[in-house]
Amino acid sequence: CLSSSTVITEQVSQISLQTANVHNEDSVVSNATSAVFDWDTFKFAPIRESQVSRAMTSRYFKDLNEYAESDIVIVGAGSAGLSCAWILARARPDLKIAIIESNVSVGGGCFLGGQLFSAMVLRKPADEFIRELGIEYEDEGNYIVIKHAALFITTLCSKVLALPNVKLFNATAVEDLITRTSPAGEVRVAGVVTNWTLVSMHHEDQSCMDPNTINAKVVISCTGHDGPFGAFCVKRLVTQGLLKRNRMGCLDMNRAEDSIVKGTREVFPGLVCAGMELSECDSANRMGPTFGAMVLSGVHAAERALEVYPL
Ligand code: AHZ
Repeated sequence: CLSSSTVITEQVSQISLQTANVHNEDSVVSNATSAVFDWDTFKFAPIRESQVSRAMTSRYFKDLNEYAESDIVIVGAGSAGLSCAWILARARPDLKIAIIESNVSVGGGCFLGGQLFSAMVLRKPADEFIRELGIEYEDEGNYIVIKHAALFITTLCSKVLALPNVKLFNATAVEDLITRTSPAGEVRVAGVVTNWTLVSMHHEDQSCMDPNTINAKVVISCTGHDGPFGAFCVKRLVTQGLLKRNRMGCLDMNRAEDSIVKGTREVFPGLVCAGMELSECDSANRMGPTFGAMVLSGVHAAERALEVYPL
């Protein structure tokens, strides 16, 4: 009778044997799996637990300190927010861009193509953006199909995170907006108020847990259509009587995608709005599971943000 550890050890040594065979047979694969370990003498380099803690916390708090004054804050790391970040951060490597995402993971509605399906549809001309990212797709004429939505969003996210002027603060919710009022009475969005999402979710049952703040010259809101967290910045301005809310219209793919991309703009001084959040102030139709408009609304938002970025 084999103990479970013997079974696992056997399975692992079979895998390492396969890796070793692959290493000998195929130089391309061997480059990808360059390390072939001797499992008998295998040992990690030593570490003290506090080194791990300090490696994480020192960097996190250095980033918080640095990005407390950001040039641009993008709220929401869904398909629109990350597409915007990809264009913006490369166009202006001199700008510090903070992305605030309330969820632990990025992607918003873009880890699946629609319902619980995997493939993701983008109507042309969004195919240009996908080619730039180097993601394979099937060309179906007027539209393209990527085999899994997660392939798109993880590729995009990894490219964005590799840029030196971008910091993603995930598991962090935007709870409010910072505004400034000029002597002439003009109100302008001047940053965001944040909290760790787990804290934001417990304001009802814990005593006051004050938030943190990030000042920014432009805020780009991409928080999706209405929902528990969605359409956040638009709804906040509406509750203050600063913006008129027009709820999202019913689904019409052809009308919806064009109107979201064309309507992408600074909806309020200092606040550019992109993706499905826009439908909550323009009453644009819902588009359902087709993502070309999210990508190109992100591209358009990057352009609009730079237009209104104070010199
Ligand atoms: O977690 C949210 C998601 O990742 C995040 N978010 C929302 N409120 C936030 C807040 N602070 C920080 N207060 C917040 N983050 O914003 C992200 C929004 O992503 P999304 O995928 O929901 O929106 P999108 O506009 O990028 O893409 C919409 C995708 C849809 S919905 C739809 C339909 O319902 O018909 N069709 C498409 C293509």
